[in-house]
Amino acid sequence: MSDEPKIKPYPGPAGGWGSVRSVESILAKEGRLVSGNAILLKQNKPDGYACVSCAWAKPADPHPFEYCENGAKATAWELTTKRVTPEFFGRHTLPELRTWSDHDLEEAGRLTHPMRYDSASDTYVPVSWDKAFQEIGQELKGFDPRQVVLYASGRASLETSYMWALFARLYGTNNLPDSSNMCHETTSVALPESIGVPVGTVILDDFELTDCILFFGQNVGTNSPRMLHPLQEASKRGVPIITFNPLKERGLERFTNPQAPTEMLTGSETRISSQYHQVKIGGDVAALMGLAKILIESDDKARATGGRPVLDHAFIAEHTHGFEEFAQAARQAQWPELERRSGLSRSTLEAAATAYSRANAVIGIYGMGLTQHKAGVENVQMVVNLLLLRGNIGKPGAGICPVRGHSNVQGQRTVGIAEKPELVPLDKLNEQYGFEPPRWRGMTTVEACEGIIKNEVKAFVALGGNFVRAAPETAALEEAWTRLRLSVQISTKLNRNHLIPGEVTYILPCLGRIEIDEQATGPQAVAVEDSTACIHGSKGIAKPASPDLLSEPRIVAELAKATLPSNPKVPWDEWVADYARVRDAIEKTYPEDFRAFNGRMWKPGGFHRPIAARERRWKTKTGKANFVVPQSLEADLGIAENDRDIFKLMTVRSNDQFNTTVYGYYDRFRGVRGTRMVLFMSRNDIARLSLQEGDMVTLTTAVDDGIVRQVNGLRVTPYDIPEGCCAAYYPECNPLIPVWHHADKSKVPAAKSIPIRITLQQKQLPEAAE
Ligand SMILES: Nc1nc2c(c(=O)[nH]1)N[C@H]1C(S)=C(S)[C@@H](COP(=O)(O)OP(=O)(O)OC[C@H]3O[C@@H](n4cnc5c(=O)[nH]c(N)nc54)[C@H](O)[C@@H]3O)O[C@H]1N2
Ligand SMILES: Nc1nc2c(c(=O)[nH]1)N[C@H]1C(S)=C(S)[C@@H](COP(=O)(O)OP(=O)(O)OC[C@H]3O[C@@H](n4cnc5c(=O)[nH]c(N)nc54)[C@H](O)[C@@H]3O)O[C@H]1N2
Ligand SMILES: [Mo]
Repeated sequence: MSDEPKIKPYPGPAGGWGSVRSVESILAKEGRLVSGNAILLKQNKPDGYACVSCAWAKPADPHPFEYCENGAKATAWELTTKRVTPEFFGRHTLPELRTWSDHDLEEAGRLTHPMRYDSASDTYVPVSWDKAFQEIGQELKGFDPRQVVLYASGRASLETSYMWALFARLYGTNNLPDSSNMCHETTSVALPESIGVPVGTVILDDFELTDCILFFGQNVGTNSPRMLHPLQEASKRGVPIITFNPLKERGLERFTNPQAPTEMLTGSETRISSQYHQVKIGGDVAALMGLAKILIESDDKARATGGRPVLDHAFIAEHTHGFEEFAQAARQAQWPELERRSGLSRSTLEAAATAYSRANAVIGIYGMGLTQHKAGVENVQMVVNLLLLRGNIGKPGAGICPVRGHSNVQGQRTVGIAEKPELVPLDKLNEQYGFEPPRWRGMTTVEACEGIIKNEVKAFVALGGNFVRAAPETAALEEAWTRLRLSVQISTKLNRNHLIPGEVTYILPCLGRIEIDEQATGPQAVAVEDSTACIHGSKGIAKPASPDLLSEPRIVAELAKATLPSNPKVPWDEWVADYARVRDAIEKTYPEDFRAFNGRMWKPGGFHRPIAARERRWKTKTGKANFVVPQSLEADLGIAENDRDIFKLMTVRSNDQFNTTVYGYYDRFRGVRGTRMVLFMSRNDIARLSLQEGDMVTLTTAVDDGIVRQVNGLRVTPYDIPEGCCAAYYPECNPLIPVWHHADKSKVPAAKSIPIRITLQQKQLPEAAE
């Protein structure tokens, strides 16, 4: 990092020239200025490749450039001309590499050879693929399958994921946590109870038909920028967009479409949110209950006076269960408590309720701001409750829209990567492959961390990701990792997890999705599922980073063959030779979802798999959509409640990162350049703690379990954020999250509400004061 930190507000919109400059600079940095652009033209096109960044829907009639600033960065990052070769590890031992930043590790380039950790030289040495598979297979045969974790990080294709999950079950384990367990597992627990499906009900077409959008805890301008196009169109049609977010996120304020020449030349901006409510961290349950209270009580009044009903009573009667109990809870909720917990006044909530009640079709959108809390499940269910009040599920232009993270994270669950056996058609697998799959419940991410820390997990095999860095309880996890007998990382780039070896440790480098994947029957394509349950084909078009890379399906097949007794019903080699045969197998296991898979995967816009709730078929225990009464009006009960010196810390992403991948040090929209070590605080809190802008502080987790968790060196940065709340970047602050601090019902780490104390480490340096 060369830049001196510079922190000042960014005046521009999301998109605009700032995004063009940002794309140009990363293409230049990764050596892709010329050829990269030609490749970008194929991004998210019906005949091209699916972007490796976020999971947002890909339209049937794409723009000439169907990519965004951050999609372009992800592409340049994967196709970089830099390489991490065996010689690299000859020059850099692990103790040295451990002093490198996340940015510098990945920036070193693409991994080129399979590598094995050598404890004598304390670095990696090259190894042949054959030897690697043999040794890993031999090791795996020696464990009790319950002691082995097979992690997946949401990017691998449907084909790879299906093979991965099948490998795990043939081996005898359901320990299949994936990144979803740190992310939208909350959704997958909340929605089935409420509406009988684990995924969203909205598709892109609904954005054209909606007349109101509610937007909770998602940073669209950074994390799913292509969604700004449908939002911009909706805003231009006059659709109210009502946002609830503790931070003023630029992408939710205003946008200039970098692909619209007139907008760029005239500098015209579109306002995105029509109302912006800076709810307190964890205050959404209260805010939503306030909205519900207003609607229910005005409906009570209308009915008593013969006025027009506010609620959709026909829908409630025919399609829902539990309305009376919920309505009672809303009527009983008291305004002082609702206002205190949400940090919003009754009158602001009335403005939101009015817009909501005037609309015929409403979409509720949300992200990590709702899922990563202790009561994350209740957060999501409250959004559904609000939608149900006016029949806003299962009609055109309406529905629930969780914004997924990794580009195939939703698809991985669809094809069997799940620790919960009830989510997988095990009988079908038994019939198809002639084996008895394990029926016990496998480990979530949190349980895997606990198992590793307690030394109960002996082996960890990762299909992508950077687990030690993404997971909570960094210090204990890193320390315990060294006691693993086997650690295997299937990866494209070097990251922190590689630097913490177990006894037997491998890096298996793989092709990325943008690269040409040549197998016995020719170049292969794969498929992914987006956030709206649409399935798309994707064909690699770039030359592989190294001739020694193998594809993910091939690596999974070879691991399986080296580990498992042969089973003529599982044709690993045929599958690798022709991925269309894997898709046939997927279709056989999931005939409803994947009907005519090979034929339909190139349909522009993808093919939509059936989502029962979208058709108002409710696959819940009651057979109806359920109103669920939250247990409390606070998503993080017990945190920072009576002690003003305890703050709620949310850990968020900058505009210059993809999860633990740090592209650079410029969070443009928040005006932070040259550093990631900042703590965003309200000016009043800074003054109350007698701190000053630029002071360096230490954060200490304010829990009492005998473990000291600290992060040093954060720069106090005044920001427009409610009092008592503060924000800093993930993954730098993961050491602060206790492993047991997670959503109660989904076990997603509560990364958006960590109780912390702030202490002065060093007064602001004179030269830093500008
Ligand atoms: N460029 C880029 N794209 C990405 C990613 C990336 O890192 N970089 N990551 C991908 C992944 S895996 C995921 S899961 C998604 C993540 O995308 P997001 O869901 O946008 O995740 P975060 O960046 O963590 O931002 C969470 C937002 O929630 C707000 N928030 C925090 N607490 C609360 C709360 O209590 N209530 C409300 N209402 N809001 C709150 C924060 O202010 C912030 O705006 O993006 C995906 N896309
Ligand atoms: N404090 C805090 N913690 C969080 C979050 C938060 O908001 N706050 N968010 C959570 C969320 S939502 C998520 S999804 C997780 C993310 O957790 P992970 O998915 O585990 O982490 P990533 O940073 O996405 O993984 C990056 C690595 O993936 C590898 N990789 C990239 N592309 C490929 C590929 O095509 N194939 C293979 N095999 N490997 C590849 C590269 O080696 C790269 O270093 O983090 C979670 N952790
Ligand atoms: Mo995620």
